[in-house]
Parts: sequence; C-alpha cells; structure tokens
Amino acid sequence: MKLVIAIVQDQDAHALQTILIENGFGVTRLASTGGFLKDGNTTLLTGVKRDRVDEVLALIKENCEMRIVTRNTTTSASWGSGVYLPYLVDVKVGGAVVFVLDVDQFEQF
Ligand code: 2BA
Repeated sequence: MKLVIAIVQDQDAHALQTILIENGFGVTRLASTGGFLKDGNTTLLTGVKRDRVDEVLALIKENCEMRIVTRNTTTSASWGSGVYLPYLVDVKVGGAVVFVLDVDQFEQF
C-alpha cells in the first residue's frame, strides 16, 4: 500500500477531492499553509493499493492547474540605506506537489 500526499491549491481541491471519491479512493483533506508564500493551500491524503497509484497521479495531474501569483515586495535602494522600493514579483504555483510514501501497515478499527 502507498500513501499519496498531494499539496494542491485551494481552487482545485474540491474538484480533485470529488473526482477521487467518485473513482473509489478514500481521501482526507487537511487545511495547510505554504511556507514560502504563506497562502492557504490544501493537503489531500489518499491511501491506495500499489497498482492504483498511477490512476491517482493522473487524476491529480488532470485536475490541478499551474497559476501565476503576483506579490508586492520591496528591495533596498542602491543609493541609500534604509530606503525600500516596492516592486511586483510573479511566482508560479502548482499544479500540485506530490509525495508517494510506502505504508508499512494499514489498519481500520
Ligand atoms: P509555498 O511554500 O507557499 O510555495 C509557493 C510557490 O513559491 C512554489 O510553488 C514555488 O514556485 C515558489 N517557491 C517556494 N519556495 C521558494 C523559494 N525558496 N524561492 C523561490 N520560489 C519559491 P510550488 O512548488 O508549486 O509549491 C506549492 C506549495 O507546495 C508550497 O507553497 C508548499 O506548501 C508545498 N511544497 C512545495 N514543495 C514542497 C516540499 N519540498 N516539501 C513540502 N511542501 C512543499
């Protein structure tokens, strides 16, 4: 058995969760936060038999979009200390960041 951990954008989470369930996969949804942008995102946990991992990965790939997020940031001015200039920076986010882990044991009590 494998555990698929998928970190996805909130905008894609509902559709992905729905399609995983429709295809017979169990899903746990966790609210998470990206360390770099500090935006909310969603982490989906799916426990799956080895031979169905590729199906899960294909559904994640199909349902998660890459998006550009624009952020306001600052840089220090070259001509004087203590002077900061605002500028916009584009950051690519997603489609999805996925980890596939071996599961030693799975129990349901
Ligand atoms: P964040 O950490 O908020 O990162 C959002 C996006 O910012 C990333 O998109 C990446 O394009 C960019 N980014 C992240 N760290 C950066 C850095 N040090 N310098 C420049 N740009 C940087 P994704 O790679 O698609 O990641 C989306 C979210 O997935 C991340 O949100 C984080 O929550 C998670 N994630 C990504 N890589 C991870 C990893 N190795 N381990 C755990 N979580 C990860």
